[in-house]
Amino acid sequence: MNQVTELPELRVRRCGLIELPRIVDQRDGVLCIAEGARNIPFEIRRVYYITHLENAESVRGKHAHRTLSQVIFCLSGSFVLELDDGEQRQELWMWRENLGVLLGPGLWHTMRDFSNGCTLLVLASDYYDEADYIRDYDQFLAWVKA
Ligand code: T46
Repeated sequence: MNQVTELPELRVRRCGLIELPRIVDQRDGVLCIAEGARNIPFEIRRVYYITHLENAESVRGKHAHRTLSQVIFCLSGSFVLELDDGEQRQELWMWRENLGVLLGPGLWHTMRDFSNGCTLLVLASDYYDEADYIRDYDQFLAWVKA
């Protein structure tokens, strides 16, 4: 299969693309490098990953953060990342292990259409804090318009 490697164009605000260096070692695999406050635009305080996504009906996310910044990667398989800044919406097909999407504060994001065995990696600028989440969409719209 021919893989399209052009970077997608982002129409949504408060997000970005981060392409990690990718070192191909022939049959010995591929090495990708993320460094806090270097190619990741914040010091990394938390790393989490999501595995065992066996259900094509699964939906994760459906929230925004008030202050947290994150970069999300698809390490294997693929999924659809939906971004919504309160005005514009955009869907990105995530499948490149070295192409992260920066999720800035005030960005509603949803992950779905996971392929079998899909693995997500997230680098976050801060520790887990439920108070930082906006989980209600109407509250999110009111918050971004305030
Ligand atoms: C995000 C997207 C991309 C913790 O206790 N600590 C943690 O660090 C995380 C990430 C989650 N949790 C608990 C909180 C919930 O009871 O795990 C449960 C599931 O979390 P959540 O519903 O937020 O999971 P996702 O996959 O919808 O969202 C996650 C991140 O939480 C979120 O910050 O932006 O991935």
